[in-house]
Amino acid sequence: MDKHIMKSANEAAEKIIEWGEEHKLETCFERAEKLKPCPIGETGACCKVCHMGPCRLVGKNAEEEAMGVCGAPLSTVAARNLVRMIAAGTAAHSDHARDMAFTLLAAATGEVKDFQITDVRKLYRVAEILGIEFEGRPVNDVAKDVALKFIEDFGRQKGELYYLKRAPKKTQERWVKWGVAPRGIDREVCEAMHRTSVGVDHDPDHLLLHGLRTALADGWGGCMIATDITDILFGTPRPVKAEASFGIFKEDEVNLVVHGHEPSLAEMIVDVASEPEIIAYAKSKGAKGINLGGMCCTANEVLMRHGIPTAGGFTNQELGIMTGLVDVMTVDVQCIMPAIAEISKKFHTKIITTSEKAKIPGAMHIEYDEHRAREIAREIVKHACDNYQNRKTEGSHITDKFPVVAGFSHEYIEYMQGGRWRASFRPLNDAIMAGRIRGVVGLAGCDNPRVPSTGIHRYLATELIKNDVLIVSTGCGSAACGTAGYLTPEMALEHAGPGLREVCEAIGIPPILHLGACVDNSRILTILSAMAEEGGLSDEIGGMPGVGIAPEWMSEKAVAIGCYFAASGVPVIFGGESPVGASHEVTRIMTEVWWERFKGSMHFEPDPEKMLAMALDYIDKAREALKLKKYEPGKFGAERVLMDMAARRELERAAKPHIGL
Ligand code: NFS
Repeated sequence: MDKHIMKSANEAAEKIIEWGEEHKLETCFERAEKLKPCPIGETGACCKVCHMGPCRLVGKNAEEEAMGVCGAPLSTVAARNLVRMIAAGTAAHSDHARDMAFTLLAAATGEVKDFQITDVRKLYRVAEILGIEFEGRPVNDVAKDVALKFIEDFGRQKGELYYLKRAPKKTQERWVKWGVAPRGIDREVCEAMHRTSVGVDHDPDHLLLHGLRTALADGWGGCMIATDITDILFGTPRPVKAEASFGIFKEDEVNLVVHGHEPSLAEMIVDVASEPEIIAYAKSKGAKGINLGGMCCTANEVLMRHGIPTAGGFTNQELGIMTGLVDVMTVDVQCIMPAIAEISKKFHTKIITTSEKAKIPGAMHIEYDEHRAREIAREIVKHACDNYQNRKTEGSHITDKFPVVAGFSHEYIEYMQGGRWRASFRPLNDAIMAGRIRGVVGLAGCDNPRVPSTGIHRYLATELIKNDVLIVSTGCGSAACGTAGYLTPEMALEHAGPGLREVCEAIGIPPILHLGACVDNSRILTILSAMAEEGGLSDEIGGMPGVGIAPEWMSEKAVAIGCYFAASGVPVIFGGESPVGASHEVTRIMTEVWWERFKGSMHFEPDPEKMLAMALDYIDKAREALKLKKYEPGKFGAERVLMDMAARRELERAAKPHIGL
């Protein structure tokens, strides 16, 4: 492998990295090379929860002998570190969800004028789950009640989160039995910080159980609330066609990138960018029009609702600026490298921070206020238009781009299997039972400069579909697939195993379904619950032939997600070194003990081939336990059936952008 391939597996990204090296521009890839991880902190053996330390619990018999000044053994320290990661991840998703809940409330009460309820059908579905009367009532009254109920989930002190009841009964019973049913989101995060502070909870199993309770507050609370409110306000996604990679930027148009996580301002920017006066403004500056692009999870939000192209995931943010074509990059919260402010100085790009919670020295700050959402969006777009004139010729102008089909919500997946009136998960369950589909893998999480970035996603994506495993992808995992050209129905023809190919052709779907942003991992939870309810597979989430994989994770949010899947009954495999690797005891609890209690587990495995083998093994063992037909490679659809014109037209029709159901 040559030196460059080691940095990114994405060819377009690689070209920009090379160009950057020639021009002495440093990115996360060079920094990752220079800055090796601290081996003590990396494996969870560093304790810095008080100032008697930091204590390094190392040595040949560290597990048995090492302890901090207070006497905390390695297992306590490693468990505490992990629980703190879960708490931070949960806080991030849930704070995003809280903002969405208050936006919904403000839209419902008329306090903000720029947002309305777009998807009434979804609102009613949510109201029904929450036990809110909706028939015959004004839509905004229902929306207000929904928002208020969601807000209760954050500050509740006793009881349970509303959405826990969306899980299969048996799954809920396990949570009650092991005391991990979350009460209120903020309470669990607060208690996690308390328990992990010096001198409180020292039993690793007990600590980790609270970690799971906090993680469940993330999955069935923060993430699910964020997903549902975003659907209510901006529309439940249905498949749309778009494009991915750096070639989405246009030489003769204003390029504005929306980067970060919270969708409200980005939605408004999408809206404003098509206003005739704004387009005229862009033209007055010499541009042919306004071209929006997305980055990270904001990209997924506007991609699946409006077909806005994506420039990719986490490791692409500096590289996007290095194309020299980005006039403005707006950022809000989460996964934003402060390095973008530095690299933007070498180009004409303006970085605009927009959240009251997040500023970057060197960036311009235009604070988002939902009461003036449209006005602020116009101001930002105008900055981009003004800056178009400052564009120079420097930059690694890249033309690579790929078509993508994105936006498979729970609702659409249900709909595509039977239409509006017979929507169900029956065909999917049947295909799994028959062995056409061997199992399902959620391929999610970040891309990471510590490995050839996006490379493990690509490897697993192609190998899994070759093995007839249907993939659902979210977050930067879907960006990794999209920028590789994998999110298309053609991918099924070219790479999927015969059984999976047959199913994809019959329904007209890609073998890798883009489900949205990272908060939309909650869609996987509700899909698994619906599959359990449909019957024929497991009657709980645990025991399904499904696995979650985050091969290149780096964020604390990913850890929270992994743990809520494990606690919900899904075996989870993370790449890279284990953040609890120093403690055999903690590793044992997270694999064997969690498996016994929840039928879920959390493994860390840096070797991609072993990750694949482990995932297939979990799937096959689940099939065996469910007494399903033994999966036989190549048994189905030996003949390659190319799509006929009628099927293609049907697919085109299904892929038209539209909002709501
Ligand atoms: Ni998820 Fe989205 Fe990407 Fe990782 Fe960051 S953008 S919330 S944490 S890097 S997948």
